[in-house]
Amino acid sequence: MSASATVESSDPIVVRAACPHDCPDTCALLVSVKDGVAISVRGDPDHPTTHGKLCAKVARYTERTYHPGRLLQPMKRVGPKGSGQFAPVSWDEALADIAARLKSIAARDPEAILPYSYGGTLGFVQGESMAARFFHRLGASLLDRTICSAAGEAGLNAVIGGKLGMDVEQFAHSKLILIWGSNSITSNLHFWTYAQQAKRAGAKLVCIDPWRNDTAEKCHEHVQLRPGTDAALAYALMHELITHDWLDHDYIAQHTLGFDALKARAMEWPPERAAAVCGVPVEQIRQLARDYGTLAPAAIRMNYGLQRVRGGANAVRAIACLPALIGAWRHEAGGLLLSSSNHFKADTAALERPDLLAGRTPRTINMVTIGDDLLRGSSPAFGPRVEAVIVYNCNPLAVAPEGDKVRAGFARDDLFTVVLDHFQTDTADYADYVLPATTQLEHVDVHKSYGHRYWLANNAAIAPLGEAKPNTEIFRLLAARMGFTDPCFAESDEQIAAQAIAADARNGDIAWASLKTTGWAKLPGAAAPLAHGGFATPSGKCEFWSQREADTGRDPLPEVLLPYECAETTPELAARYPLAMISPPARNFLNTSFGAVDSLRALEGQPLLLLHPQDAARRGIADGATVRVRNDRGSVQLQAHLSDRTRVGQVVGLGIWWRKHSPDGKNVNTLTHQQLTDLGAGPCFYDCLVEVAAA
Ligand SMILES: Nc1nc2c(c(=O)[nH]1)N[C@H]1C(S)=C(S)[C@@H](COP(=O)(O)OP(=O)(O)OC[C@H]3O[C@@H](n4cnc5c(=O)[nH]c(N)nc54)[C@H](O)[C@@H]3O)O[C@H]1N2
Ligand SMILES: Nc1nc2c(c(=O)[nH]1)N[C@H]1C(S)=C(S)[C@@H](COP(=O)(O)OP(=O)(O)OC[C@H]3O[C@@H](n4cnc5c(=O)[nH]c(N)nc54)[C@H](O)[C@@H]3O)O[C@H]1N2
Ligand SMILES: [Mo]
Repeated sequence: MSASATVESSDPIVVRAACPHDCPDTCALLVSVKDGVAISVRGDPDHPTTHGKLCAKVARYTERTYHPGRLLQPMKRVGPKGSGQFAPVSWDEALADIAARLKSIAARDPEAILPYSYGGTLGFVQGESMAARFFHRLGASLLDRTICSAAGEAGLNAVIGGKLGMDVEQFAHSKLILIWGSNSITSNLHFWTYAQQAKRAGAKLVCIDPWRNDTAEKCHEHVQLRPGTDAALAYALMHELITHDWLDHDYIAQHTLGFDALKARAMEWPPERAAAVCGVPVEQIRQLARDYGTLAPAAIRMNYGLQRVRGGANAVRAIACLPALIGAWRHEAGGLLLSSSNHFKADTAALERPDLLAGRTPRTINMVTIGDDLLRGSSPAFGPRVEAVIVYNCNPLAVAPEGDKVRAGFARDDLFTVVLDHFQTDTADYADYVLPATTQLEHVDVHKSYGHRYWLANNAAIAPLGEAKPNTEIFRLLAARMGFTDPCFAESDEQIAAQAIAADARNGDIAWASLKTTGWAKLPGAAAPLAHGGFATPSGKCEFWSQREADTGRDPLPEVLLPYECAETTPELAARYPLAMISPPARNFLNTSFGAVDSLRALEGQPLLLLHPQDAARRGIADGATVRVRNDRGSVQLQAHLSDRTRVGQVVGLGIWWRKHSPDGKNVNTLTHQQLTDLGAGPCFYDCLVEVAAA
């Protein structure tokens, strides 16, 4: 096995790589390369959590890399913003002009420049390494990268002290698995393999989700609750655990804080009350509590779907209390997993060099509110008007909430926009310059995972296509043009990859030099690190009751907060827009990253709206009809798909389609709002009321 593909031969060589996409599975890849061309991408059969299997999307990674739509040259806009009219320019011309524009803005106020990036790649090298150094040195505005997991992270922090949890491989041995706010078959396929093993060994699988997704179809039980009501359900489970004494008193006494207060709160939530709030049968809640209290080891695979609502962080808090009550953490196959990120230790200070700020403290802009923030003028509270945005690893036009405002912001003629990407995305259409980036097959990277416990290496399998360059190289060249001479701007991608893995007990003896040949390596550390307590909270205990929350004036216990938009909190709005819309991912897309791949788009067909037959009948909507979905923020045209997989009063708009691939040039994010979650300042994509009519 060769580490890199610099030699040309007629026999394929195999290069070890890692899937870069924003997904908990972070698969180990084997790329076959023949005569400098990548001919296939397979899952590594030896890597335990990949087990030789890839999702339909990444199995087609070569189709994406060699797609005729790949950007292979720098492009300069020649038509109006949004028109998509661009002409090729040389790197020299593009870099010179971009540097000149940034210099003149920075001379007035560098905070008028904003980096905008997220999860196009989760690699440490092509993510926030050279890019962060560049923006820190410049003194640009900082970006709060909240668009996915911020609420869940805040919820976990409050109770267990971080993004820590079960080893995914242990789910194979669980006796009960609650799949909570996760469509595993779509967005965490390799976890599902372990859930299947557990099922074959007699485990019971329960899916807790507002719609009967592919995963719910295959579980024994589906608790089909209303979106944004999970905290009420969790409290009702606690109520039952306590009244039936299905508790681990010893674990509670030794390793938790605030049980009496939690108990008092839980007593306010008998199953009848939660059943009414959640819209599920009371007997189903009772049975779920009985299962959770009596089947051991009991595991919860929570995922981010449930925290995209106003009360998202508190819902995660409430659920995170459950394993300690029954002592599930004692078992390797018990407890909870939302994210495994904090089992790893990355050296972010070395990668991102915040010291280059040299004492400056730029303002921070929350990426969720980019729509409003691009349209804001200067003010003492906000700071300078945003004059330049550099977008990389992200497609805000399609993924950020209240998309029509995001579009209007990027359409500003006085905004200078640079987009680094593989494709001419919705966002790229609004750029002044589009710079061609390399894909994972063409550059070096190193990855951790948020769903398992392996570090992975990504070796470059092929040379960059056309004139494409890695993000790192683009920022290196821009730094040179800006006159930044700090030595860190001369570091190679290999050097950066080596910096990523911190010298830290959490990483054991894992280091880049060996990782790039082995491809992957598992973290040391016990499968059940919380068996004897040792939570990462200030008290070292599982904090049912949080002093930190109390100190900031919030409820020290998990709170039940219903959505911003629902009949209880906004009855007048609900009268006009009676349908709750959720917009979770479609199986053959990865956010918008595979939107360009025709074969995957063909599998998804067209942008759909799942509508319950009763709701459709009331509105005279037939299956397959074109419908207009609207609220005060805008309207979008979708195709109605009548299905009892959604609840009455709830619609599902699977995402995320490129706006330009949609019939009226908009997508579901036209309808979503920019309000923030209770903690963590995350987005509320699944907290959205709409009305639907035949178009
Ligand atoms: N195929 C595919 N895989 C992906 C992605 C993709 O786009 N496509 N995206 C990747 C990314 S970036 C992420 S963050 C993850 C996302 O994957 P998950 O973390 O699993 O989150 P979602 O897919 O947003 O939602 C999962 C489920 O939560 C449900 N849900 C919505 N609201 C609620 C609620 O209030 N309560 C409960 N209990 N459930 C609710 C949704 O209906 C959905 O079935 O997946 C990653 N994997
Ligand atoms: N309505 C609704 N909206 C959502 C969600 C939802 O469930 N519903 N999910 C939300 C979630 S969980 C997330 S994480 C966000 C995701 O939002 P984003 O992080 O923006 O993810 P993508 O849409 O996949 O866009 C990533 C872009 O990066 C590009 N890219 C990939 N690799 C590289 C690289 O190496 N270099 C460069 N320069 N570019 C690269 C890809 O081609 C793609 O255009 O969307 C959020 N938006
Ligand atoms: Mo995400």
